[in-house]
Amino acid sequence: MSARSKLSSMVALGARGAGLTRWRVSGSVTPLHRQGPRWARPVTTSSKPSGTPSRSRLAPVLAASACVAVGAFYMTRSPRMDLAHDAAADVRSKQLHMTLSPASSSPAASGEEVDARVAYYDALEANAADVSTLPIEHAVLTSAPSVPPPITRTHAALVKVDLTTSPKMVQVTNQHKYEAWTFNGTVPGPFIRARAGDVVEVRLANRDETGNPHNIDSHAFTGPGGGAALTTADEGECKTARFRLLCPGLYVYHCAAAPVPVHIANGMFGLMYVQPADEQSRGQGSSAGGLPEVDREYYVMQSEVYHEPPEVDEETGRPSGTVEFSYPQGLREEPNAVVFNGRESALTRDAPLKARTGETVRIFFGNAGPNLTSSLHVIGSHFRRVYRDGDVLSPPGRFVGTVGVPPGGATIVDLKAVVPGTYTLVDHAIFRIDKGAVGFLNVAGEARPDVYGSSEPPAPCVGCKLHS
Ligand SMILES: [Cu+2]
Repeated sequence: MSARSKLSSMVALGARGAGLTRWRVSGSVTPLHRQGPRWARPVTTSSKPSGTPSRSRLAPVLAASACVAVGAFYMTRSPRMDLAHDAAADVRSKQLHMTLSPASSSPAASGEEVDARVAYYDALEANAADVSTLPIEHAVLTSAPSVPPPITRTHAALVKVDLTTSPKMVQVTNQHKYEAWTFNGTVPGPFIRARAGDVVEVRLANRDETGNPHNIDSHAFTGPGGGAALTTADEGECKTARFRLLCPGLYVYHCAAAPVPVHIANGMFGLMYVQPADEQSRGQGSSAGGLPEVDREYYVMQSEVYHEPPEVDEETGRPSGTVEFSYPQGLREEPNAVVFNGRESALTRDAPLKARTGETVRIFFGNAGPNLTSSLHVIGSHFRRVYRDGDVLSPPGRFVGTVGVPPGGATIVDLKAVVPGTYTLVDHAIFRIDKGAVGFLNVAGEARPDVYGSSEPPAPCVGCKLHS
């Protein structure tokens, strides 16, 4: 069955997809033993199974919230995380020196300064160099949670971006596989980094053998449809188009082939960061990418998964381990899963974010939706700078706890790793942790009892996936 006919049948059968898939909780949780100072070790907690009834009827529900098996797995990790395999991040760390001096901590201090910077971009539209005179380079594309290195050149370029569309089966939740539709084989698609004034040449090759057309609508592009109509490629086709980047900032891109919600819900989205290029942004430092320098940069996107209940094998009575997209679930805005970086375990088991105490961490965060607004929060930390809505010209917000990011929106947040341990990224619409919206930032380093301490050791709940 082709994807199109499959979609039609799914729409027709949609009413049966009404129920939420509950996370299954199984097994008991191993008591936790930690390295490091005594105060930092959790007490040995009850080994009572997570679903054991206790004082109230709510207990099993609360236990299910707190005690999924994946949480237990991560809680057994030492806060002194092994960063040996994080070579790329270490290289970046050496390249980017932490700077929190007042002179570099705010790229713009007043409305007048912002207006002056905006004038540069207004002029850019009229004064941009002829594309035929631009040097050509190929964009460095990275998969989440990695970010391409900052662009250090001080001139415009013709930046070539090669995108290939194809389906890929992914373990979208701990229970279910799902056939995602992808840019370059990943969800989210590659992080694209360029600079205001650049011309991006997108070459989109559609290798999706299910017959679906695909394209790219980048919120960074200026023109009708954000590039969709110029890049729509049928199966086997390749389309090339050029887009001059007139506006700095962090932007979501996505496929906008019909039906658009389906292409986004199936995984066709990513982030594009257009570094500012005005004189003030250059003053931030040659390796900072137009913003204050940090030690590490990461790429995180939130998205929702809508699927039908798994089909049940008539002979064995067992439900399938693979689920299919549900249009009705999407229409009702009732996702079965809400995930970071395309699948439930992406930022926990597979690729948690890492840092050392004393380092600064920047997260380029996007919300693909398609429906829900994210309330991004990192438990136990603060956003020392927030470039709300991906706006890199206005002064950033300071010491923010939670930031709202709408579907199709993006934000840049800077943290400082002060106390070692595991920090949890969540959508603070907090029931969504039970739909998968959990990620980890593991901070290694020396304890800071002067900042965070007690005469008693910490006592997180058994299997808790939020606190450590
Ligand atoms: Cu598409």
